[in-house]
Amino acid sequence: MGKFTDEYFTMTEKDVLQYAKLQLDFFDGDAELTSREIGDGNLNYVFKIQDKKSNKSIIIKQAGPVARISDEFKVSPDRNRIESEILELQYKLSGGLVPKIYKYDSIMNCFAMEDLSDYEIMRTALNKHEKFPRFADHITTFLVNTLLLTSDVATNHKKKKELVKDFINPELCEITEDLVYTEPFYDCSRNDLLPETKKFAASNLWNDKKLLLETAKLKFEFMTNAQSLIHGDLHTGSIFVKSDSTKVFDSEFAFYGPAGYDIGNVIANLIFAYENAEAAILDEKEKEDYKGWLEVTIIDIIDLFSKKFKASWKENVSEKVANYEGFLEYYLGNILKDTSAVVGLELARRIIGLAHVSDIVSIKDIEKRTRAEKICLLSSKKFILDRENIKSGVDFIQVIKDAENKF
Ligand code: SR1
Ligand code: MG
Repeated sequence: MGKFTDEYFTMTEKDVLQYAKLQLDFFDGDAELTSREIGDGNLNYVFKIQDKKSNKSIIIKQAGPVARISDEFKVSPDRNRIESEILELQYKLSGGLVPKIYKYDSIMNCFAMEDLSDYEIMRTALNKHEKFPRFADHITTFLVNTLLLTSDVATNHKKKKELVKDFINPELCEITEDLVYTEPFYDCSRNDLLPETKKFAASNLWNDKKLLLETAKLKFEFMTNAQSLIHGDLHTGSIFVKSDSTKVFDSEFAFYGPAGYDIGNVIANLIFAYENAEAAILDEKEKEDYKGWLEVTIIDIIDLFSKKFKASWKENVSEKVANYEGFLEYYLGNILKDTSAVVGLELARRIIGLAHVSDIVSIKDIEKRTRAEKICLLSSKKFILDRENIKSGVDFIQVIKDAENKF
């Protein structure tokens, strides 16, 4: 019988400090621990525990019974198991491109992981217009290894079905089905947008029956295409960076879904950074330089992904029929098509829906912010409707450039 071994409760900073002493075999017996809640996400509580003597530190992440952003979202604390298990799997598959997990606790619905305080959250760094020249290489390795190697083409089919079961994630999938695939495409009361952007969304998106039909098809693709074990929320707030290293975290939305969902999220969130730079950098030379780096990064991510995917296919694909001539091109073509659609969906939902991104909402000049929002929404339509034809890195960036030229 004990405080942390009988029954789940949501922990305070003081509880977590005690938890680290009693339940983790990490700190020395004479450690002088401090505890601080550092989470800024929408769902969970994240604590940093540090020993003042040795400077050793660890992160403890606990899932509450409702989302931090709003009590409206009742989300099972089992997401904490999903996150710790997928991080362990992704650690192996990606060669350490995620934090190391030390312990998962199924009673307290928390896990302990490597402290990455020497890294920055990528969105924060991009908002300060910092560059990460190795990011495209790192993230494409992560994407190819986690997406291809968990799919039916490269995994024993029975093992894959076991994984599908382990990672059934109905509540967090429901959040995505609602917030990404449904609410941004009508005048939903939970949406949150500027009046002028609302007018633009109403006349350009909500009234476009062709677009609505495509979003319906895509929603069903998200719900039914158990292609790969995806991260499920791979925006720049789920990535830690420093100049020579990248770590993906916050994988609680993981489940078996369309591979393009992860790639599309990365690209869309770099586009938000691109539009932040367009609006917030005043010096023209500096703006051109930073947007140039983002442009190369977006192009490289798409093209390197395709290149590494083809190479890994040759090495790892075990399914007989997947080796028939033309199948790789068909399969990769579908992933890129889904990627384009998801870029469009993510662009729309972060502008129109409940959960925004700081890249855009931090733009102080309201005219510039509205312009950035319209560029994102117009591009969103193009990425969704024209997804068959958007395949190369240059195709992706061209959509944004064309939209910028319209406003
Ligand atoms: C209720 S959660 C809102 C958003 O935050 C998460 O990071 C996901 O992106 C989700 O859609
Ligand atoms: Mg998150």
